[in-house]
This record gives sequence, C-alpha cells and structure tokens, in this order.
Amino acid sequence: MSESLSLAARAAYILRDNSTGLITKASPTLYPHQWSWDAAFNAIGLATVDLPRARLELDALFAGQWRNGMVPHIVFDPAADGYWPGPAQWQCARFNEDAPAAPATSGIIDPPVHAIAVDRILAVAAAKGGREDELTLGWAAHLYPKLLAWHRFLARDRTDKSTGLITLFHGWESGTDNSPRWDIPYGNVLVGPDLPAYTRRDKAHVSSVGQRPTDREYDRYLWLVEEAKEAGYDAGLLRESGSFQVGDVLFTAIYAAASDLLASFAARLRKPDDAAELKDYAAQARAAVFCHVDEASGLAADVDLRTGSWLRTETVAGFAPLIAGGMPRYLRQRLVTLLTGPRWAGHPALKWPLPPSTSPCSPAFNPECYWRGPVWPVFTWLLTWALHRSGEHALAARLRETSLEQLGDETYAEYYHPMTGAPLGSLNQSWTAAAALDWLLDREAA
Ligand code: 9WN
Repeated sequence: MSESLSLAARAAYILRDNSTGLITKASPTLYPHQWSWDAAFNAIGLATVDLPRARLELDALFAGQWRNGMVPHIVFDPAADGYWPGPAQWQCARFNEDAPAAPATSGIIDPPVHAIAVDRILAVAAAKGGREDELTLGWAAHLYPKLLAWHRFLARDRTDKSTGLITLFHGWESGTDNSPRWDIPYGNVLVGPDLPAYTRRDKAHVSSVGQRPTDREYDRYLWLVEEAKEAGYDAGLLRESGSFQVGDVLFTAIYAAASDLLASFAARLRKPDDAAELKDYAAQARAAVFCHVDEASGLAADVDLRTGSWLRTETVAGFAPLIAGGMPRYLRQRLVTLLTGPRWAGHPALKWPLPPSTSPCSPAFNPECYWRGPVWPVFTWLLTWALHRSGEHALAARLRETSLEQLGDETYAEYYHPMTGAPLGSLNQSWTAAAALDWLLDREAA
C-alpha cells in the first residue's frame, strides 16, 4: 500500500471507530462527546470519505443549538460517561431557558469554524457532482438559518463594543485552553472557598500528567463554570460579574473568515440582505483583528477586557490576521516571514518546520504541555487553509507535506512534541485524522 493510501485508510478507520452512529467523539476515551469546533473539522475530513456522515455530523451538533442561537462547545452523548465536567455540572436547561432540555450541552462556546466546514463540504460535493452535490446543497440550505442565528448571536451577545473583538468568559471558549496567552487574565481569577469538590478524569488518559493543565488551572476552569451558572449563562450579566473576560483575536479572525463564506452562501441562496449583514460582521471583525496587531512583534494581541491591557505572549494565535483574510500584501508577507522564521517554524531546534502553539523563544514555552508549546496538526490545517485562501499556495503545500510527514507514525495524536516529534495527549484524535484526510485530498488535487 502506498504511504498516502495507508495514511488515509488509518485516518478513515479512526473516524469510523470514534463514531457513535450519530456523532464523532472528539477522541476515543479522553473526549467521548461531541465538541463544537472538533465537529466542524471532523466534518471536513468525513466529507472526503463519506458525505452523508459529514452532513450528519453538523446536523447532530446543531441539534444542541440554543434558542438564542448559541452553539455550545460540547453536545453530550447521553450514553457516554468518563468526561468531567459533564451535564451534571453544567445544568444548562436549569439555569437558562434558551438551552435545550435534550441533548444536554455545555454553556460556553467554541471558535465558529462551522461555515468554513460547510464551504469545504460543498466544494467536495461539487467536485463529485451528481446526486451527492444536489443533496449537499439542499442540506446546506437547510442548515443555513441555524448558521445565521449562530453568527447573529456572536455579533449581538459576544462582540465587545470597545475593541470589536469577540468576548470570551472562559479559556475553554478559545479552544486553546491553557495557552500562555491567558496567563495574565487567569491570574486574576480568584477561586472562592465554595468551589465544589471534584475529581479530574482527564489525567488517566495521557502518558504523562505534564501534558495536561495543572490542578490549579482546573480549579479556575471549574470556578468559571460556577460563575457562568450563577449568571444564568447570560453574556450581559457575565460582562458585569465575570472574573475572566478577554477579547480573542483568533476567535474573531475565524468569525471574520466564516462570516465572509456564509455571506457568499447567502448570496447564492438569493438572500441579499443576509449577505450584506454577514459581510458587515466580517468587515468589522477583520478590522478589529487588524487593529490589534502589535507593531513590535508583528503578531496580533488579545486584550484583557477587565483591564484593557494587550496580551502580547508569543502564541500561534498571533497569526490571527492571516486567518481573517483580506490582509494587504505587504502585511501578509511580514507575517509569512515571521511564521517561517527562527522564532516559529524555522526555529533550529524543531524536529519539523511546523509552527508550535507557543514560540520556542517565549519564556512561557513548554514543549510537552498542551497549548503551551506542542504542535497541533489541526491548527496547522487551519493555517494551510488560510494560506491557500490568501494565495500563499507554495507555503500551504509545504506545511501540508511536512504535517503529513509528522503524521507518518499513524498515531494521529492530539498534539506533538515540537523537538522530539513524540505524540502527546490523546492518540487517535478525530480532528487530527480529519486534517490528514483533507490534506491528502488537497495533495491529490495539486
Ligand atoms: C475542554 C476536544 C477539546 C478541544 C479543545 C482542547 C480540549 C477540552 C479539555 O479538547 O479541550 O474543552 O477537556 O481539555 O483544548 O480545543 O476542542 O478535542
């Protein structure tokens, strides 16, 4: 079997094995439920092998959408156990009348990559043509009002008036949970004595606990869940009481790109008013990201909204302007040079020239720990997608080929040690397999 075929077959097996028949678990044991942004990436991978499952993946996720348009970061599988905090901790339907009684969900959000996924799925279906194309187009038209409600929710409830950035009330909402980008705002989260007792379940699923966030971090994670419950999961109240409030440049950039794509789809559906509204969201979000580029480093900086300070730690989220799209060419060139240069993918100690989650030159860099240093293939995929979109095809192809080499051990790990190449976190992680499948399709098309 050729190397590509073997990689693709193994990736497809992982997505099949992680399926419950309805959803794709984010990973076999560490994350036995459906995560929102994982579901979107997984649907992109599934589209390459099984379009009906790609469609089902997003349908199942949107079954958990709240009446106010919010797409929760987890939709729980009632048959699965073993993940904490689960439905008993979140109790969303009890605290917020917009939450569905079933399926049970979490009460926070994930980055809005869903319209990006729908766009990719439509492209794969269009290349296939025939009945699958027709079915997929009909499906996307049916999903469209739900996507629109989600984007409206983010514009209405989560856009910070002073910075234009999307506001997050929990580090989990960024998808980059313990990234050092959040160290300062987390330092101001004071855990009260009434934090409920809990037992972590995640540490049992990794080969070394140093790969996961610390217990101190988990106290804060749970504390913020308690705060959110106390505020009835209401953004207005959390703006008054939340002890963690950040403007996230990466989330905002993804929102800009996804709003652009959704606007194009709205135009295709002959909904010009929606298209104009979505274009507006995209333009405002993109402008907010561009306004937060730190002149000295060239990277975009998040904002601690409780103090107004910019958060300048060198994390991969700083490449947000590349993801937002629409950058003037000279600014894009500057970021591309930075991305491939010695502070990032060109750092001489790296096993592969791929961007780590935190720059090896940053004092916060930890090559083994979660979002504090390892390379996350799914994030590299997002960068290759964005680079293609902005015409940087050669670099996108280089990162794709290097990533496929990285995945050559076929462990499909959640993240990899940037210096040794060791697989870390969960193995057989769905979105890593999904990224590989899309890269392989892209390689075939090249
Ligand atoms: C908390 C599922 C999720 C990803 C996140 C990643 C990790 C969860 C956890 O796993 O977060 O949401 O328990 O650590 O950080 O990006 O969506 O794969």
